This record gives sequence, structure tokens and C-alpha cells, in this order.
Amino acid sequence: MSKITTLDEFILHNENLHPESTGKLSSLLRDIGVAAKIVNREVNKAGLVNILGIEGSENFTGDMVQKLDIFANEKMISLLSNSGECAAIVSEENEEMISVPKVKNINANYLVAMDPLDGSSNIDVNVSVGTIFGIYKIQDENKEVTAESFLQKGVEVIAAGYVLYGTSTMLVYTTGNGVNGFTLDPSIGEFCLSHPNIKIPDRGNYYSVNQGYYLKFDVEMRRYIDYCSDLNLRLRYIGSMVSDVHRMLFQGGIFLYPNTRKYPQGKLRLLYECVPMSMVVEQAGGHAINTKLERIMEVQPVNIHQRSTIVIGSPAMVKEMQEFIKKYTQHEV
Ligand code: P6P
Repeated sequence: MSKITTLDEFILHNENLHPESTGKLSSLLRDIGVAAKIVNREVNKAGLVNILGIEGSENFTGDMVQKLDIFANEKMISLLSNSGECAAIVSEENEEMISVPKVKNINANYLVAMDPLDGSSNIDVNVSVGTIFGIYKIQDENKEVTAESFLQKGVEVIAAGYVLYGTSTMLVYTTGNGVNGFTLDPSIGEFCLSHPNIKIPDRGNYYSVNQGYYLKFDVEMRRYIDYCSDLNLRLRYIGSMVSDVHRMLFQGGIFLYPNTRKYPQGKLRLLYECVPMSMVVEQAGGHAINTKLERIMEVQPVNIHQRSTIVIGSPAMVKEMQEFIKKYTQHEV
């Protein structure tokens, strides 16, 4: 039986590879792992306890709040506040930035942007959901931490990843030196290294887009979808970005959420959906751009909840999509 490497062991091993590291990031990553196990426990039994369904309120974006959204958000905030390494949190569930109380005399170095439960409309129908996180470093320790502190380009992100609560529960993350996947072994309650050094295939047989918006997409998007169909690519879209992008990471493909009439800037959030998933995919060898052909990781955020269009996935397929955008945009001009 091959040696089991737990998430904690892996984090510690990587910390030891960098003599300059202080262990602060490791502590934060471990807290995220613990939070993921707690959320996983509730996600897995959501159908058995009164935690399913709509809580009844709308969040500030107008989405109906699911009870599990609130649970996941509260647990993530609580665990991220444990280590003392996180100074503040931006969450899809909270309009304002959450300041984290100081722990003992620890000077927090990091900021966390997160979508605590992405795809939560799938909860009641037992379809995979996920948690997405991005860890930023405080740029100026002498300045008060405010929402402005989060307005950093994706290239500044220290670590990013996601948890996928699916047929098994996986935590996939990167600190900028490749991507590794850990599968939760419930028998020992540990995330174990199951997918070391993940590399996305150059292309794949899947494309992932909400085809229901076809007639509302710009012409370049409609022509690209026609092109995918002509190539007999298979459409896979379950309304949970983490699940749809995770599939592509292993099987190749492209995920698209362009602008629509309802979301002229795109629907997905830059800071805690597009950037963390883009960092993971880029670190695995993929590409991630918006429909203005800007690299997602180089977009300068202007507010913590801003939306973005996104085209993300296998390098050869994103490059082809770029050509469609160039061709039809020039044609329009
Ligand atoms: P639509 C879930 O609400 C989410 O934020 C992503 O996880 C998902 O990819 C997208 O929105 C689904 O949006 O408009 O296709 O239902």
C-alpha cells in the first residue's frame, strides 16, 4: 500500500522546502482544510436534517439564500479566524468586508476572499457544490485593512483553491508551484494526496456553457458554440462552476460564462470565483481570459464584488476562442 500523504503533512513538507517561510500560510491552509471537513459533514447529511432548502432571505446580490450557504459561510469565517493569520475576509454572502479580531499578539499577514458554497442552488437536488478561496497578502502592514486591501490583481494571489463536495470530497489548491489534489478519506478524517501535480490536457472533448442563453450571447460566442457542436464536443454544464471547471482540469475542455443581457459584465465574481479558479487552471497549464481578451489574473479589481466574464480551460481551446472573439469583434468594427 503506497504511503499516505495527508494535507497537513504535504503543507508542512512544502513549508520546509522554503526556509524563509514562517508557517503562517501553512496554518491558514490547515484551517481551510478543517473548515472543508466540517462543511463536508453537513453537506453530506443535508438531506437528513433541517438544513436543506431556502432560508427565506435574499443576499445582497438578490440570490435566494440557502440554509447551507449560511452554515458554510459561518463555519469558514469561524475557522479562518482561528489561526490569527487572517486579518479580513471577503465573502460572496457578505456585502461588507469582515474584519477578523486579532488573536493573541499575532500580526495577521493574509486576507481571504471566498465563495463559501458555490453552486448552492444544486444543494436540494443532490448535485455537487463547492467552496472557492483565494489568499492575498496584506501589501502594507502599516495601513488599516479595508476592502481596498483586497483590490489586488490575481497575479498577487499567494494561494488559491477549491473544495468539491461531490461523489468524493476533494480539496485542490496551489501556492504558485503547481496544483495538487487531496481526497477526503472519511475513515481517518484526513484529506490525502490523491492527484499530485495536476496538468490540464491541451484540449478536451467537453465544452461547458449555459446553452440556454445562446440567443442572448454575442455573435462570437454563438459562433464558437456552433464550432464546438460541429466538432461533436460534448456539452457538460451543471450550474456549479467548481464542478464544471474541475472536470476540465482532469479531462480537458473549456468553460465559458460570457456577458448576457442580464449580466452585461458577466455573472461570476472576479475576486472569489474567477481569480482563484484561474490561478489553479493556469498553474495546471491552462488559460483564463475574459471576453475582452484580458488575462483574468491581470485584471485590476475596482470593487470586491465586481463581476467578470470568463473563458477558462485547456490552452488550445481558449486560444481558439480568442480567435473567434478577435475575428467577430474586428468584423463588427
Ligand atoms: P447560471 C452558481 O450560482 C454560479 O455562481 C456558478 O457556480 C455557476 O457556474 C453559475 O453561477 C451558474 O449560473 O446563470 O448558468 O445558472
